[in-house]
Amino acid sequence: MTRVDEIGIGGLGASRRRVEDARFIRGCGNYTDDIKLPGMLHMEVLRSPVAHARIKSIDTSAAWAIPGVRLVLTGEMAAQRNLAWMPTLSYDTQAVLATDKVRFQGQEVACVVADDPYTAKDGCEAIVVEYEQLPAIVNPTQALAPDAPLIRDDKEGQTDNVCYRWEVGDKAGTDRAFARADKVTRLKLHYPRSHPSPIECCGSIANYDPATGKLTVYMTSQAPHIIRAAVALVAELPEHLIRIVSPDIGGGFGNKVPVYPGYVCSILCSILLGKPVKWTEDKSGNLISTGFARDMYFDGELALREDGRILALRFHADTDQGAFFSDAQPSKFKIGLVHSAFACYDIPVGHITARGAYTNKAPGGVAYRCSFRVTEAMFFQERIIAAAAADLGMDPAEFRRVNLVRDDQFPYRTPFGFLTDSGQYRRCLDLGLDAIGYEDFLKDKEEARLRGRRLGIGISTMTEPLGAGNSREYDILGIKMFDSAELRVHPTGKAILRTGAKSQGQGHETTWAQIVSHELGIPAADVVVEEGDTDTAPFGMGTYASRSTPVAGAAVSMVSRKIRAKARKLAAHLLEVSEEDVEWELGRFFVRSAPNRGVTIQECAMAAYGNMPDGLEPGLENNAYYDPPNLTWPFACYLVIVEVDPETGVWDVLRVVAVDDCGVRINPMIVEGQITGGLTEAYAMSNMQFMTFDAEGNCVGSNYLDYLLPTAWETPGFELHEVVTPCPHHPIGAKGVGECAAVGGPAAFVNAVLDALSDTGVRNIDMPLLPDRVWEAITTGRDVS
Ligand code: PCD
Repeated sequence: MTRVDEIGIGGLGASRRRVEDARFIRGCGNYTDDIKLPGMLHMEVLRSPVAHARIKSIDTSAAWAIPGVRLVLTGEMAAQRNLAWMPTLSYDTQAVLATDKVRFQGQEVACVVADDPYTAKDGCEAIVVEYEQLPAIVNPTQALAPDAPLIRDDKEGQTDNVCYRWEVGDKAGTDRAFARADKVTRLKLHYPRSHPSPIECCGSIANYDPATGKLTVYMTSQAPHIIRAAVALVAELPEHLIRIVSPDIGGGFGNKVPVYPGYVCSILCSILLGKPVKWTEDKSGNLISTGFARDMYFDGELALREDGRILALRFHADTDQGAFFSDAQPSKFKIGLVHSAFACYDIPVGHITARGAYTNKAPGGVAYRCSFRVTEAMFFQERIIAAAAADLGMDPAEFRRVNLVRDDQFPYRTPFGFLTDSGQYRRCLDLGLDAIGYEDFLKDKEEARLRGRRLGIGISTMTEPLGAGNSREYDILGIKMFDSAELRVHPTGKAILRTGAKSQGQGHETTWAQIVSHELGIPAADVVVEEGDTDTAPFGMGTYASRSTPVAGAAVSMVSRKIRAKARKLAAHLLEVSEEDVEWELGRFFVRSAPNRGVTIQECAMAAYGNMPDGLEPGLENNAYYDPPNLTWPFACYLVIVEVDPETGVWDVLRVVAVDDCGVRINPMIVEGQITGGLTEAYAMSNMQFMTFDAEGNCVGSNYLDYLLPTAWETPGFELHEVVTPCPHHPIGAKGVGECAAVGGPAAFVNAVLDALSDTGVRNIDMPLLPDRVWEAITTGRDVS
């Protein structure tokens, strides 16, 4: 009997080629905008040109007069259906179409439906809106000033611009520890606004069928089941008559988690017209109005002992949430998982306060490639860790080694209540230092300095909380953050697997089949994976926060094991022995006392339909809902070497070394792709992506000439290494990984540039580290914010 070769059938650990790429690289993907329904009309959105204004009047008559225009929808008309406002995923409300005021530049004011998209656009241009401009508030300092004008006067009881306050930790204990400190390091910094900018913009096609009462919406959603629940609640439609389909998605990166007004308008227009209505957002609409991330101001301190131990930490974070608090958030954690900061360090006590501010900017705070605001948290962590090492005159690698949680400390409870459960932090750090040749580099750096060259090295180490999350703590709008999988094995042993997650490019069609292979020995090529259709997929919370592998991936294992349990009964029947005498090896059951007598999983599948024992239900299918016991805690160490040109402030990346421990890797090639993508985004954030707002609230840099997306041309090469510490509670030992490099990466680049400037007294340059900022820091010797 030849054993099934797991790698050969594309099981766990196989760098199997991505099956979805066969259609993606041929241009045969099926994206929302590719879908054309009979009789379909097109919708375009009119956006506000100003950031803050009272709407005095809206005249739509000229738009209605354009031939081909079918509907001009205003906030007033939406209000008649009780749809001018909608609840957000964070228990706030957001205007669908503005009625009273506009509160950010780019806000949706009206929309036009026409026979084709061009006529719809003409219709928008023909609408005349009279605005009475109001002063704009463009940062938390202005927003929280005592005399600041009230932005959300639509909200009853809202008397200031505070969106939320949040606090965690032990204030008194932290104060005591600070009083005992030999040294205190303080750092203030701003993580600027950034935008996920997926290649595909948002869009939807709503198709309300008046005959059946069924509403089908094809749309770019990372979480179709949440959308179905939200539509049922907001539009008061029966949930079983709503079908949300997320077809192929051209990148999500958090941009496609929120519910945007465009989606809601297309639904309302389709209901009003009884026809399919397509909305495809254009690039600038996507860039100025959707999915902004970060925009967080940190001010914090570390209490240090002379020997390098960190005694305590505290920080305050002010976030610029924009006009509406609309990003998805586990409801318990208003500012996401910011309190996972410093989780990889053994720090006994800490205290965090946070405040969200409403401003006249597009809604922000989206978890762009991060598990609910941990990118900001880890950036601050790794920047102040570098500053503290410098203050102590200690080598930054050694400072980390002294403070990282030791392997024998797991499970480790952080001062903010998280339980990290596994890792080999020092081993990752040492592997990284070795790979980059740390000791030699330090010598090279000194020598180079003598010849006028400025080299610098930056380190960033972090553990990220991935896989939200267990039902005790994690819910969105009250729905717990479990996930699910359904597996049907057909008579010939081929199978279809569906999950509640939704790939946007990550490769789920490839990797989920590998988990089935690992559990059942069915070749991965024999398993088709389908996600994103709420009429067929089991209920799940979708894909973001690198939660799919930890949660839906675990459900795939669990459902496969249920199938295996039933197949064992079938095997016993076929082998004419009792179930207890049946042993399993990959792909095959055999008689314990006679290993040559066996049946394959495929033979069991056939028996499930044609030869089942008396009393056993026919068929071979099942589902599993998985409530994860804990988050998964991958660890990463990123090292960057740069050279800064002191004459121009231009910096070049000479080397990037990454050591990632995401537990067991399902598909090593895909994992490397994820890390490469994350580092590319980290590089872009640190170095070139600049988006800001002027005093009137105009979004400066709202185009791809100013807001640069990294290309293969300027992106440096990455040297990737791995350590594998299996997750103790995940059925196959895997941890999430999709976001890690984007989360931990930026600090490594910034730390490297600041290391090259270490003799200038400059402690901080806010991102992006554009050449003029670096040059200013060098020439003035002062921080640049
Ligand atoms: N894996 C493996 N192994 C391990 C882990 C993992 O293999 N250990 C793989 C999986 O299976 C898949 C991937 O890898 O396939 C990933 O995973 P994860 O980590 O679990 O994650 P997910 O959930 O799936 O996803 C999500 C993420 C996110 S979150 C983001 S941003 C981004 C990333 O993902 N996005 C994206 N990546 C990506 N990619 C692509 N291509 N695209 C996209 O869009 Mo957020 O929160 O949403 O912001």
